[in-house]
Amino acid sequence: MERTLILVKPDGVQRALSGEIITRLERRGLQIIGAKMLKVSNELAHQHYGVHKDKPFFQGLVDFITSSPIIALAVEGKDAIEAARQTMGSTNPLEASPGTIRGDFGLDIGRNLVHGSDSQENAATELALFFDEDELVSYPRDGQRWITES
Ligand code: IDP
Ligand code: MG
Repeated sequence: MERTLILVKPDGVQRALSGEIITRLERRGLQIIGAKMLKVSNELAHQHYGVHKDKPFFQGLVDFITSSPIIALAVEGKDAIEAARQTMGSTNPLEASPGTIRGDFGLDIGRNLVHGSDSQENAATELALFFDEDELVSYPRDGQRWITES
């Protein structure tokens, strides 16, 4: 089992797509083990997007993620990192396949609705930024054996 951090970004919350986004992740077979709504501080934005600090779009990214509340989700499942990113679609919604979250609901790379960690290392770091360990609730689901073989 893998864990990953998913954020419903400000555009997803403002456009009332939070439920849709969560539903798609759950239907994929992924399990939510932590959830909170928060307004991202400037400091948290800099920590979360630190890898992009030298990119030309960095300030816009920080301004956007701090502009309105988000929903942070800790998500667990088999190959959760890759599965969530497939369900999200490519970074640029114009290149994202129809059937993905970004491909179905987005038009602009700066308004792509959702964040998902891109590696096990980044998932661990990002989960720790948004959740304390005791805020993550691991629990068995009766239907899990109908989703994964092991
Ligand atoms: P990801 O969200 O698919 O992992 P990253 O390359 O990690 O994509 O970029 C982080 C976020 O920065 C993207 O989700 C997108 O909102 C924004 N971003 C990435 N590239 C650009 C760009 O060229 N212009 C504007 N915003 C960008
Ligand atoms: Mg990324």
